[in-house]
Amino acid sequence: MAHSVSKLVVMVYPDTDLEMPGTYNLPLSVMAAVTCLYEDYEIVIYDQRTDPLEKYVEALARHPIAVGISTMTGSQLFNAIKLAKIAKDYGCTTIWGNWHPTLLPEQTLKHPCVDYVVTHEGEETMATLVRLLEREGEAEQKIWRGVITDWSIMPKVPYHLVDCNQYLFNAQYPHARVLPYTFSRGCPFQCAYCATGNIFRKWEPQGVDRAVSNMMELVETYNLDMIKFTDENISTNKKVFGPLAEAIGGRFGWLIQSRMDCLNRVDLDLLEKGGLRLVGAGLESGSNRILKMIKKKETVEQYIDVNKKLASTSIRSAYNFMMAFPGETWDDMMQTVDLGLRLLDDNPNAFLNPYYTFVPYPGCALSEQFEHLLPTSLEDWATFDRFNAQTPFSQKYQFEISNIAFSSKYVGRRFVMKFPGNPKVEEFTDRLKWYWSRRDFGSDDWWDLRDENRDLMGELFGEYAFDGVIADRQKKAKSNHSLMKMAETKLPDGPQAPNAVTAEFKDGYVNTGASDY
Ligand code: B12
Ligand code: SF4
Repeated sequence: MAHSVSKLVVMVYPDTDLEMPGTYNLPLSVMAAVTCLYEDYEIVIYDQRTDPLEKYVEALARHPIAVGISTMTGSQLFNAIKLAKIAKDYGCTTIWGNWHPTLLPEQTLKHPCVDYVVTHEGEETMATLVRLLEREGEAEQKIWRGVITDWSIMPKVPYHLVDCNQYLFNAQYPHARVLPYTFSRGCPFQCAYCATGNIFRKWEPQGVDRAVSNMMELVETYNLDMIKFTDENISTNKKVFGPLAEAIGGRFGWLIQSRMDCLNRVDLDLLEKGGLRLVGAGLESGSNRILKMIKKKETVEQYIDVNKKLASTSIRSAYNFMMAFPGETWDDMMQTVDLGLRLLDDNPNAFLNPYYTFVPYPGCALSEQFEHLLPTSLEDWATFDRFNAQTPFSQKYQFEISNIAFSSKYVGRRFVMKFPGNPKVEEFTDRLKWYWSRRDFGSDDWWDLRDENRDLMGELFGEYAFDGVIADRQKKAKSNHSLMKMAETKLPDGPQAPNAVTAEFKDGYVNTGASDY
């Protein structure tokens, strides 16, 4: 490999195909990955969602030392492969990082467009590898385990490398100026559907004072109203979380993701005074049987209790649920429907994110039993997401699940909140709620309700909106991995879905997921 003559590193954030124009999240992954490089090297960040392709090819033509490609599992991989091919056409060296390469480094490396993989946290290791490539042209070691020696002395994430004004949008607060910040990484819990607890078992926070000073700088530079933490469970340690809230002291609003039980260990009034505006929490199921099976270590009763406490504050909560876990029965799923309704009734500040379907992403305990059925190439992983995975339970109740998924966006108050005072949205929401309260998701009425949804979504979001993203993805991805076979798999805990094995495979596409708007 030829030595590069430039001091240039190109970082690529491929389109996720999930976000609507105008609602893009900051490409924090690639910005963070060059934290230890940007002072000594020229960095070009190519965000496929917002930048013209010319920016990318012009940078490639300048013989960068390396092209860093960031990707999660699923549709983002499509674009990652496409962009990596272009880089290879220009003779560039590619380094892949982020969650998918972290979870499956060897498999990722097999792809002809992948030269190196950096797993886990990229900051220091990406810098080490780039310096080596600059010196030697290539490195014998192809897979590098990302490590951070001391996060407390890590330089600041280079927010200035992108035009942050393009990424200020937040769906919950559409009129506020919001940017993300990472305070802690990792999680000590081990939920069976989540890879984080396996990959980053240890929870590591930044120092409170340093983090607050960094955030204040962002607030002042970009005139922010709020900070959205990317941390998966920021409340893990109450001895850190309480002081963080106090140190912020209401100087800006903030949005977090948290477990309900951890939140309950901290004084909610203190958090409210500190500026906490919204808690996103993964409740996942309204069935204690399923919660046990997925090793959530929380109960429905706790959820109800903490939700009531939240109702006495001004803090909003957004709850996430999943359907179609392996072994889930219709009754389990209906308990999840009932819990959603109950939480909304108990708390006027609560809303529901769209109900999703379980997808056995790599690295989580629940996927281990399906390992032999999971994709083995990057191309196949690119088709692997909740819009395409046909798991036994979701097959059996395809029609019902997709009805719950789309209507949850209305019933869960998401659209009423986004389009306040819109009479059509209010009327449709009330009507759908009636079906929810009767647990009716399979009657023929739903064909008309689907049409109404399509029309209304078109009105609310324009041409692009209704299933635009999903339909687009469907064209690209012909799901050919045989997840149906999962029905034959014995579950580690709990029975299989009744008749799942014999569930008739309905050909053709039915959207079992829900778009994220
Ligand atoms: C914000 C977010 C999103 C945003 C993405 C925004 C964006 N522009 O990045 C949106 C809403 C689009 C999203 C979508 C999804 N997400 Co998401 N998301 C997150 C979240 C909460 C924060 C990501 C973040 O910004 N972290 C902060 C940055 C700094 O950390 P990082 O991305 O990990 O980057 C570090 C390393 O990975 C590495 N690195 C990253 N890129 C690169 C590149 C190179 C070259 C190198 C060397 C290193 C490197 O270095 C960085 C610094 O250490 C994470 C959870 C988390 N806390 O990380 C989940 C998470 C990444 N998402 C996840 C999932 C499952 C999804 C969805 C599939 C869910 C869904 N809704 O269907 C989709 C996938 C979309 C797709 N397939 O394209 C999983 C990933 C699982 C996986 N196998 O990929 C996570 C880990 C949550 C979880 N525990 O399940 N997500
Ligand atoms: S779901 Fe949340 S609490 Fe459970 S392991 Fe993942 S990050 Fe931790």
